[in-house]
Amino acid sequence: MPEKKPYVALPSAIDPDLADAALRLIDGAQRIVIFGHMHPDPDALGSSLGFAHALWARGKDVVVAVPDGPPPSYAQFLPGYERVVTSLTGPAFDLLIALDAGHLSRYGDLYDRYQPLLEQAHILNIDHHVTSSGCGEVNIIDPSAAATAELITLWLSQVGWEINEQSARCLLAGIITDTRSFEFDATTSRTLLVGSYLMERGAVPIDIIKPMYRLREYPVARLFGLATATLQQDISGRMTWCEITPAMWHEAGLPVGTGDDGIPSFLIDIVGAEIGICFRQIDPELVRISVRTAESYDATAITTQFGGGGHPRAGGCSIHGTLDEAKAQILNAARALLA
Ligand SMILES: [Mn+2]
Repeated sequence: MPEKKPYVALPSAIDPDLADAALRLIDGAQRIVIFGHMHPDPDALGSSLGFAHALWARGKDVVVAVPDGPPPSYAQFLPGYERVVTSLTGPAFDLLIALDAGHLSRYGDLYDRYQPLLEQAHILNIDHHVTSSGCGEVNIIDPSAAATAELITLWLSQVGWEINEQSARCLLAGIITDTRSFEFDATTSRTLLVGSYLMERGAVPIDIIKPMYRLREYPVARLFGLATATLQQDISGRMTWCEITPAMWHEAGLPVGTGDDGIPSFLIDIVGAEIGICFRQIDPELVRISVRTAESYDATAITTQFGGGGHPRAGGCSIHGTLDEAKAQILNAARALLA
């Protein structure tokens, strides 16, 4: 239930000229398409749908499009999910709002494929990625925002638009998932303020957090048990690892290579662990490796040695070889990094 009293007023955090320029583009458009980036996460989708609900409420003709279909489980916490499309039809659009990525190539082939419908469209880009250069005539880019949904909430508040409950639920989903429930460093006091503002408009954190992070299918829980039963550690617990074999996937009742999300991050949450490694044997000659590290070590220092990549805290790579060979090579690289 929305709280009766509003406690929160949001600051005017967006450059007023940019906020006005964005408003002019929207006021001047009747048919609008909103793009979320490829492999859409709940911020790409929640930003897009959150913005769309606000525009629908103002009578705009708005289509939300992503290049590839999002996981159906997101429908549980994103009202309007069933209205998201992966292809476009006429009439032509007069505004494209590109969300949560700063390059048109990040929206897959949507822009090229539907060029005849988009050639007259102005482009408004809103994003929070530090690598964004902006792909619009108007670009609202703020890397200090934890999520694109945070920026959209700030903009809606700044231009004086109402945020209805459906919009608030979508926008809070974007913020909660890009911060993993306000846990990541990107979370600021402003992020929490925006979260409060959305709660006052009917968004409920547990309705997003439980389906996104806590609920799991029984076979996934079984696989977790089988994998963590292989847990080992070395160097006084500074490195810890586990393995998943095709037999374990079969025993759990899952297709090989699926349902193991969360196991690598479980490893780095063991007290004393500085490097956590999950070995997934996909077939007798292919092992996929996920590496998680505590703050003083860079996961890509290991994964790039084997042709992989990732981020400082989370990386991955593949090794063509047996499970024993993969373990020997990766654990040696980890020991060298810790030495
Ligand atoms: Mn995002």
